[in-house]
Amino acid sequence: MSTAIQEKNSQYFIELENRYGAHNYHPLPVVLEKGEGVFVWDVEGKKYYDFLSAYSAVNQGHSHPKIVEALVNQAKKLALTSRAFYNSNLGEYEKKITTLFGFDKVLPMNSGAEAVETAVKLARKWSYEVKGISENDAKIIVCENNFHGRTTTIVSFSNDPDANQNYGPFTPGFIKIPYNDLAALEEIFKNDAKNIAAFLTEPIQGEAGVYVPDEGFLKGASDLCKKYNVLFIADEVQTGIARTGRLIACHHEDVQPDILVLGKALSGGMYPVSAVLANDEIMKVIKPGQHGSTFGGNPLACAVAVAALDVVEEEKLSERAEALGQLFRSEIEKLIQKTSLITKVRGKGLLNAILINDTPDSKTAWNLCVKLKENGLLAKPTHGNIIRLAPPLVITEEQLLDCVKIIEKTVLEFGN
Ligand code: IF1
Repeated sequence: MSTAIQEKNSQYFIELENRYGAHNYHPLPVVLEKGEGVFVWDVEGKKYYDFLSAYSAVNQGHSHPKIVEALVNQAKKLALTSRAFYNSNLGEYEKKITTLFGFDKVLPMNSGAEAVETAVKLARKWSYEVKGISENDAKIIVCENNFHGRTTTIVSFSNDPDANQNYGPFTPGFIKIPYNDLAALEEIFKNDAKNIAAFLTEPIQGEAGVYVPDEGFLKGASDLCKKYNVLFIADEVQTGIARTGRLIACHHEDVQPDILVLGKALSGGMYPVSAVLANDEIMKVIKPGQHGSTFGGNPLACAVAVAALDVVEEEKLSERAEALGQLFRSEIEKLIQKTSLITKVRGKGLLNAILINDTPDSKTAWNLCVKLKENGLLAKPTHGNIIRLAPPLVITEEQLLDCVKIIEKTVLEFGN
């Protein structure tokens, strides 16, 4: 009996994922099969502007030719050796990234969460072996509404029940303070600095809804950390690599963190590459055999990351993000005057978000994203009524203004 040939349309692929994949995401109903620069195409051939950039991993644009070439050429030569042996890519990459970001050393990892975990281990080990905290007494200060990844230790210090419910028992040694609250940070330091290893924060809280702290928060936190001999750890996995209009968001306030965590766009979205950077006094507490990863610092990752960082410099992506971000926010501010649906736009560089005039548990932001999709622009709500808007940094001014038109058309059609 002949069986109908199943057309491999969007529905086909959605049903496959639903049947065979864990349901750990709720994607927008679009099935992508091609990406180039700021554009992606679905399996029906419809073209979209990508305004999520894989959560700021594709700052250099989808399948940037220079990064693809580096990946393909290296893959043909040598992909993985493990760190049991040296390889001819790692040292060159280490020199490039430490010089570019201004640190003595880098510890290469793969995912952002792995890099955050590495930073936590590094800070704790430094606090015992250099600062002199009694073993197992080290505390790390984190901010409420943080997002640093999804490992058991990282979700131990999350206050988002979706992130940590029923994943206990949790890793101890973390204290939460409100984000953007220097007084709370100083209070903790005054009371117990001798037992505090580090302060870990996102320079802008991405997942929480693109919360930009007050001007001076990063500098103030960094100064307090210096005053009380506490390490300042900046998680720039999402805000780094030119996204906010500087190479790293800390540079908006001329802050150099003690430990810098990078990921995502470090590879231009081409390969999982993350990194932890620090100076010798900190990095040297880790001795051979005390930390690592099979794929950390592999030749393929190094070749891709070198190319991705070259693109950031050659195409002046920080400057572009700064200028186009200001243009974007000023255009959305004009739209806000014409509608009651959007109450605020906020962000830095090309990491922005709009607040939808409805309750966080409403479907309004989601429904607006479905309409944006129909009009050729892909974005997704973060928490509840906040929509993150973050295109690849290679977007042109003309394309950005075209996207503003799509957002305006969709919002005004959506009704007030
Ligand atoms: C998901 C969120 C964004 C990050 C910061 C570390 C990591 C991330 C500041 C961990 C990762 C990703 C994870 C991805 C969606 C996305 C995300 F919604 F989860 F929170 F961007 F805001 N530090 N963020 O933003 O890096 O291990 O993922 O490489 O888990 O759904 P990772």
